[in-house]
Amino acid sequence: MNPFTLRTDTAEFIAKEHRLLIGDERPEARDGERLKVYNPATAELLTSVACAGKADVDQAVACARRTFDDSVWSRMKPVERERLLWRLADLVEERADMLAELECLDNGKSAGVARAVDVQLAINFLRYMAGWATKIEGSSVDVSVPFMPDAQFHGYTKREPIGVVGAIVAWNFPLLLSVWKLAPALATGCTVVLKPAEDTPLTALALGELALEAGYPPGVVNVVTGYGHNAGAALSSHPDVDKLTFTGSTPVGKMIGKAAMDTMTRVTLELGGKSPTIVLDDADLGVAAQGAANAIFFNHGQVCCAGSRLYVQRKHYDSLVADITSIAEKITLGNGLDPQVQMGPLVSARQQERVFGYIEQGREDGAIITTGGEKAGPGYFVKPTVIAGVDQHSPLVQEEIFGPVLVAMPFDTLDDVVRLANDSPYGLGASIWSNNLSAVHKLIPKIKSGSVWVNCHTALDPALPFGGYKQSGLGREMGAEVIHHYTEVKSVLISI
Ligand code: TXE
Repeated sequence: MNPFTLRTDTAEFIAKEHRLLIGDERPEARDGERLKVYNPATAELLTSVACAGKADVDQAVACARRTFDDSVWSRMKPVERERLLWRLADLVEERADMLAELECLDNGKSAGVARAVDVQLAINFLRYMAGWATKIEGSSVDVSVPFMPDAQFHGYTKREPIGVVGAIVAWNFPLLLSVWKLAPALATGCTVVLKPAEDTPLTALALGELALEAGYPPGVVNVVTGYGHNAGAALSSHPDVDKLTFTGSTPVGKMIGKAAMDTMTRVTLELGGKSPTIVLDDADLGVAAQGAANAIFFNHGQVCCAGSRLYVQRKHYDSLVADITSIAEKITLGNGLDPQVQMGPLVSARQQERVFGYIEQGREDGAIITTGGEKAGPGYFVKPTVIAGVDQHSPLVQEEIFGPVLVAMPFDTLDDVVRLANDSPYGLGASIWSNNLSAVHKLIPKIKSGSVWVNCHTALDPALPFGGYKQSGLGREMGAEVIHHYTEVKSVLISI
């Protein structure tokens, strides 16, 4: 039983028959399969959605292709695409509380945090990309061709929408990740087949409906709910998809990347991470302790750039670990619908087991668990956990745990911490906590990661590109960079 009263619009949405969204139709999966959706805070069945297979994905891609080629969408003026994105942003804002509650029920995160972070960042990014719709430019190029010495040329480049985009997203920020893919596609004039994660399909379906309500021509946004090995694999190997954009695990990202190369399908991959939080001697220790705790415990550690490895300069190592431990002990765990709750459950029983497996491994290896290290029920909870006494080579330090588990290690010199921070297959984010400008500036260029934060962590803005070095991915989301990933450049040379 859910002891919290849901908003009427949330309850009405949950009660719907959730089917696929293809064009303006809402078909069941061809084979009638359904996918069960659970509330991670209670482990109870929430609802079910259509479970797409290959035939459904084929239908959705065909619809996206027809719509891309159709004159209504392809001839739509940039200013009109801008207006539609603003309209979609306004609708997301109007339904923000409902979307936040849905995210809470589906993913487990606090509804308050979902409203303040997930939904707000989605709105901001839709508006940011709306501005780009009218600013997609090529350049004019002075050209000389050696074997045509007397000719004059007009040379220029133009950017064209890449075509049909297959977007596959993870469950940690279901709405926001969907918007990260959808907004640049819509700004540039692409069409989309969106496949949300099987654990969290609801806000993607809501977003698809809002796109229709905003006035997008049917078929510009299609949503297929289903499993990764089935619907996801069918979408990522579909010959008529021009670009794949994926957020998820590094192993699946590698599979998608390899398959994409068979057909030279364009691909953007936003994958795992094991981001270091680096605290120097001179840091404001109170700020750093709270910052390091937020860096790992925000979204229950289910953040690709979570600050999951803590490196503290030796002088303050013991006291900082003690401070973070005491912050962790004060975090209230519970149902994310409760406004007092700071941390909800993990997304699924599978994720709870996976995270707990790492904690058990640490325990067996003799690591010191300063706090947490336990599951809690009836949902999929793992208590905020801090682990000290681990070796840099331990799987707990090298592998992405993707839960509220911090591993802490001391270091001595700046050179040491550069070596330790970069000793990872990943390179998504890093934060440096210090007031020593020259030390900070020495570290920034040496850290191999797509983002470096100073005295903050996981601070995102639509105008700043986000993505990974090394095995954390390929390409960037957000910022001006993203336009390049959703357009092809065409060189035009006119002999005059
Ligand atoms: O991810 P998957 P999982 C990491 C994190 C987590 C681990 C496992 O460490 O513990 O991955 O999570 C779709 N073809 N991250 O198993 O499987 C799937 O349906 C095409 C980090 O849930 O990668 C979902 O939509 N698609 C990450 C999406 O991929 C496939 C966020 C992600 O699921 C597919 C999530 C296939 N063969 C997990 N198999 C981050 N970067 O933040 C699955 N999918």
